[in-house]
Amino acid sequence: MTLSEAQLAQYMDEGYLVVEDLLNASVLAPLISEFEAAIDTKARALYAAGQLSQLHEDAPFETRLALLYADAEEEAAQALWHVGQGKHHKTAGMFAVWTCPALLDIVEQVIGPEILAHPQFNSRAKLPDHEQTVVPWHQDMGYLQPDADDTFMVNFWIPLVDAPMETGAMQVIPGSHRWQTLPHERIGFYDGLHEEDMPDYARVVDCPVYRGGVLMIQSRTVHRSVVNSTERVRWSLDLRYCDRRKPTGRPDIPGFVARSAERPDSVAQSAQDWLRLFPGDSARLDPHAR
Ligand SMILES: O=C(O)CCC(=O)C(=O)O
Repeated sequence: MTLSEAQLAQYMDEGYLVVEDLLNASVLAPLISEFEAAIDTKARALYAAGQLSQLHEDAPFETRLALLYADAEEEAAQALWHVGQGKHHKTAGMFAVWTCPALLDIVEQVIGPEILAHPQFNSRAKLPDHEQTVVPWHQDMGYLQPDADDTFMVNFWIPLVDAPMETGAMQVIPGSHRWQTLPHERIGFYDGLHEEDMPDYARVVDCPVYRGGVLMIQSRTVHRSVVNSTERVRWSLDLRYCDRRKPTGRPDIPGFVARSAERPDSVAQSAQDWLRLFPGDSARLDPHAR
């Protein structure tokens, strides 16, 4: 599927677009199973070490991590949360989402067929009422080196569960993709923008997204996520793509080539090819990690 003319026009003119029902359940299922298995393994290890009193084995993906987290002491709780949160999950399931034709066809429609899976990506396990996962207003470009300012990026926010607003979904400022890259400052756990440092804006748009849907933004679109006031975990990914020949703003961290008409031999065929780009654990060394 590619975007209709109206969808493409909204994405280019307003800097964001919600596309519903883009990803089949079969695209997300292997990744969800990997997270379920990883949470289970960590929970069992903590239980065996006497750091958890219950395994909550029967709880579904949407709630199990929240139940375990609520039962655990600080150190064990952080260890559990980190299983789902961050940029370490470089697996077959993650690779399958990154490279699914549904996403790549849209990226090709916007930037052409030379596509890099950008090094800046995250999985997020947004826990109930969890300050650490409430992300302030920011532009993704604010987290990148300025050499990427002219690189067009197609950024996808992809929930792995239904994400109505009350789960801590995203808000965007339409038209803010035309603003320059604004100076970002530390705000709580993240780099972000203070309201008073932002140009005037007319409106904020709530972007609830349901499993199978995606939110697309651009690298200067100002966005934030709100608090999760449910009992569920708002699992999501944020993945970005750009032209493989352009600067990524992350010179020290490799992305992998996801599609290329000019250099088909350079396309990563599996998660193993992706992992081969990280002989050390450069994700941990990333000074901009968030
Ligand atoms: O998922 C979130 O809560 C925030 C995501 C975000 O800020 C991003 O994708 O850049």
